[in-house]
Amino acid sequence: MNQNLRVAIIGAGKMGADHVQRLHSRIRGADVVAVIDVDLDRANAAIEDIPGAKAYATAAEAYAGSDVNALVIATPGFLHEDALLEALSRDIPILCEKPLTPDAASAWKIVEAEQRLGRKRIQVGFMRRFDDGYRQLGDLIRSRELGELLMLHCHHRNPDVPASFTNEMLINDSVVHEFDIIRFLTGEEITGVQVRLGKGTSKAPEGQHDPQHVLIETESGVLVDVEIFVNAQFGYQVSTQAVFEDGIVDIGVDGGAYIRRSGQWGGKITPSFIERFGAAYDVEVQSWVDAALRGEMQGPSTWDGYATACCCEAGIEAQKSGDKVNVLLNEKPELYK
Ligand code: ISE
Repeated sequence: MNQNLRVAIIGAGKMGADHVQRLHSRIRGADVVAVIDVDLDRANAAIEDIPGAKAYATAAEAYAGSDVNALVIATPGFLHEDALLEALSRDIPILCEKPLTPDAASAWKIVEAEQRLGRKRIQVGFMRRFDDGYRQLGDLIRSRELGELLMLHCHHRNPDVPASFTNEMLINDSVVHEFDIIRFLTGEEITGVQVRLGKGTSKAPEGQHDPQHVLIETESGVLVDVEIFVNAQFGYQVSTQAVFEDGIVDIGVDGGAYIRRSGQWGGKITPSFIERFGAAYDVEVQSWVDAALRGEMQGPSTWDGYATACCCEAGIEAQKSGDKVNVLLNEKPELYK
């Protein structure tokens, strides 16, 4: 008997379509049985080469029409809450792309719903935790081989963004990854955020200030500066320099082959997060499937989704005021300790 997970993917945009292909062609232990998108043509295009998968316009139709027992959510963040609550009521494993929900109050509702269920059912799609470089850095920090971690200098650069990418989205959609990975690397909560707006690029869409400088502090006082630059033109780059008592560590600067050819030396720059984090997404989704088949849930949790939502809210406030804003969290429930 086929014991594979029977997965529905909701949202067939860039990330959703990528997950459909990944689940179909590279992940063991899962079958794509449904793809859901209000744009039915887009849903149909995503399942073109997947026999047995069906396209639906709504999740309700997919639950009624296909034998779904796991859900991947890859719609825009404002649509996550309903999809999460529905899937939790069905007690199925969920992989939810970041952000968990767009604000702390709605994220807390998901924390409460999962607690009522009494077990973890959600993994949040913070893929950086599955990236080789970040994993090695995490191991170094925990080993204390280079002494205490003191500071992190982060660069987060996208070539460009659509005109609909608001000023707030630099925090909610992009820096949310740094909020999560800082918490993951340090094992601490973030206590304060400040945002500085300096000289902006002329390439930013109307109403968006880019780049921004985000200053973050953790419980023990580790200071982090993030350059978020979403119209950097040249390509996609996510890199970190970690400053320890006894050394400096760089990750993510340049990867791949270093080529010398007529009149040139160097390597290739990744065009987007799909290529930069392709391997990390594979590991992320495989570990979600493996855990789900064992009846478990691992990786970034609903609590991580809630805590980063609180950081984002503080970040948006800081963006407006220019002041340092404290991050305040509810008490962490037992389920996530
Ligand atoms: C996008 O949604 C992502 O999640 C990428 O990882 C991030 O680099 C980008 O800035 C976001 O817009």
